[in-house]
Amino acid sequence: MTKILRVAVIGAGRMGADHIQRLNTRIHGAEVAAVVDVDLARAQAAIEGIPGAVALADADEALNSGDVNAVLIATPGFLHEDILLKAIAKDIPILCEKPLTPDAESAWKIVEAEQKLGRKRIQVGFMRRFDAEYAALGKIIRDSELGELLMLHHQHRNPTTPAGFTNEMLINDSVVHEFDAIRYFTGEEITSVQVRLGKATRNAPAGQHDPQHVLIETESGVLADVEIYVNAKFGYEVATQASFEDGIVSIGGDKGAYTRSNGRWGGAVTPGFEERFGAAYDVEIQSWVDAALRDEIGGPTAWDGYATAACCEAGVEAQKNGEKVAVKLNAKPALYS
Ligand code: ISE
Repeated sequence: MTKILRVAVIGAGRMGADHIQRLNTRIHGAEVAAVVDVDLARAQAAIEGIPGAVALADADEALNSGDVNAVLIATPGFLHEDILLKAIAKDIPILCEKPLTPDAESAWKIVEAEQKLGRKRIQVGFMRRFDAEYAALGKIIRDSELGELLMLHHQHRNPTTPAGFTNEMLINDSVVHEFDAIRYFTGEEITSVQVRLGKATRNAPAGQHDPQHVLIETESGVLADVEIYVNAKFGYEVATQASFEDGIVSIGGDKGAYTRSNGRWGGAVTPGFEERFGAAYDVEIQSWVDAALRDEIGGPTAWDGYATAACCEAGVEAQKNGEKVAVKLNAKPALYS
């Protein structure tokens, strides 16, 4: 059994760099062995001060290195498939940032490759499941504390979007989290997605319609809606209100010190997802490492990655036609039940 994970982090951008710091300073049982980025200077900057870590420009070199026994994939989603297939072939623990892959067909290939391997090696980076408030709401639902869950109302607001953030990415990159959260909360698959495009902000870049209203249905008829608003300017907010037979539960929103001074009251707006979900990322990565050391996975599976990819595909079609689009899923393989 592996005693310590020697991790190759592929992609040293915003999320990759964050995970490198996390692995280096806060996570037990794992070390950064290699950082790979097409921009070698960026990889070099990311390993600064990390003893025993090497910077590389080629993922194959990292995967073939005798010093690497696990991989964390933090490149843009369209690059995941190739690295995932190679890492599965190596039979090593994999943490793959969301999305697993950008579409259902390529995600299914990954599910098939893992099935062929015969054991779960991939954990998908849906970190909201590791947020304390998400977990608390999940428990209320599972324990039927307030009767049946009837509806979920999600607000997903980002201050701004990075260059190249397309209209489809509102679904594929952002609402993908709600698709996963709704599946996690309800324990059900999503059956349909509809997208309504109403009045748009002048602050969105050309090509993006922002905000959008996404309507989602699950197998038992739970209705969920998402306000996805990615140029909301004021700050970062990911919040949910759940309506039950016997009560209402709200999670998310700003936290921190509530101050009254000089005739005013208030606190600070959360600036971004690193601040909102920093603790959840730590728990997520520690859960991955602990499980990997037992040859298991400690979070969402490749099936979750595939199912959300299918939801995204329906969502992008729904953005275009305004209709309620059915989510098409292959039968769930025994490996994931
Ligand atoms: C980003 O990639 C994330 O994963 C954030 O959690 C999400 O809020 C944001 O919309 C995405 O672009």
